[in-house]
Amino acid sequence: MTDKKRNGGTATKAAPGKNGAGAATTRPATSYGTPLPGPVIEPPKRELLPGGVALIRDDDGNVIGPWPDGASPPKLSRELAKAWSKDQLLAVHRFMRMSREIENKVINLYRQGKISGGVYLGRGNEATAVAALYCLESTDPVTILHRDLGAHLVRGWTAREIFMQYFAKRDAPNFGKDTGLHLGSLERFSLGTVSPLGCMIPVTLGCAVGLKMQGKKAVGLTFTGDGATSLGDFHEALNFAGVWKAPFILIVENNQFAYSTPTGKQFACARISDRAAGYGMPGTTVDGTDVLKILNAVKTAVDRARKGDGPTLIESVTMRMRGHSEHDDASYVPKGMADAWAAWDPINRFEEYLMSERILDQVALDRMLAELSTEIEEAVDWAFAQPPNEGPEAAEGVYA
Ligand SMILES: Cc1ncc(C[n+]2csc(CCOP(=O)(O)OP(=O)(O)O)c2C)c(N)n1
Ligand SMILES: [Mg+2]
Repeated sequence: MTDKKRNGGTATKAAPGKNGAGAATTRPATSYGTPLPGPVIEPPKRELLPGGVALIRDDDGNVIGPWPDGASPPKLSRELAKAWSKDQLLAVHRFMRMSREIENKVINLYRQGKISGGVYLGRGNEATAVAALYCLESTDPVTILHRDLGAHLVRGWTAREIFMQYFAKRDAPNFGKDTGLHLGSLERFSLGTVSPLGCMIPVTLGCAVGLKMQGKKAVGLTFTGDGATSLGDFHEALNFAGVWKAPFILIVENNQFAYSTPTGKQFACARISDRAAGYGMPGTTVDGTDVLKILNAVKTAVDRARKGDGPTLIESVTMRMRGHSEHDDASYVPKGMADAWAAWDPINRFEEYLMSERILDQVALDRMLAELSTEIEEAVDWAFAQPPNEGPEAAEGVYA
């Protein structure tokens, strides 16, 4: 038998797909000297930078993480903005700003010793957290990660509730037993989250499938970090979602680090969204510093899920502009990267766009910041004065 016949006559090169995917070469001979049948499909090439961070490209091939040194971000797209009214854009902007301003206050309070426990901030992540929730109905079930303050704000949590949580007060969302943003409320269709990473992906999916079985048109959405994509729950849930054509969206907030582990040491594929094909669903990688791109990607996924066309995997490339938590100085982040990131701050990018389009001006921005400052100061004073959880009640519901 000739080699060609043994190979089933397929020893030809396949056309490369997008992002360099799908290039095929003839399989090498095995140690037995017999070539395996079929071509070898080469995965998309991955580029690694010093420090172990992988270069990430969006669907059009643009480098979006980590952003090139010295490169300035392009203006946000007027075309994408057309899908939203001015009031909607301003509402999204206000949520992003509110998230940032609350976190600025949290940093101060933590340094003053008024907040105990870990403080995990979402600076750099606001566009993803806010835009994702903004595309949903308030009755769509969600679970929201530890850095997604902006998402909680869109779901209706108030500054008072957030600070009660940080101060571990009796009437805080978690009754003073946890100071992290593991917030949940069934009235808000926000299922809460737990510390073990990845666990809430199948839970949110199950909720979305359950509602579908009840004939409801709900869409389940949850987030995961780049690190948590290495857990079994991520893969099992996506496989299930694909098979069941579930009305489900998973947003990977790829902030390029999982604690001190850079993307290059976390996964071997070029992009996390490439995995979607393996689960029979669309996957996309978007610039998480461009709020219009995230709004567009999530809205497309929501429409698709609501129509019954199934799940979507969205990888939003964000940045963690602080350490893993406030006790971490992030000295492992390669020098210069944080400076390069600063130019791509998602809030600044959006504000520049809104101002250049005359949707926002400096006077209106200053007024809004003053209002937010008053609201936040009032919430801090009020929350700090609330009673702690003490006595036998403090141990209620604690099992370990
Ligand atoms: C199953 C599990 N393993 C380890 C941890 C400890 N841990 C908490 S956060 C974190 C890093 C998570 O990184 P990533 O998923 O990228 O999210 P990010 O913090 O960057 O938003 C780790 C390892 C955990 N909470 N759960
Ligand atoms: Mg991460």
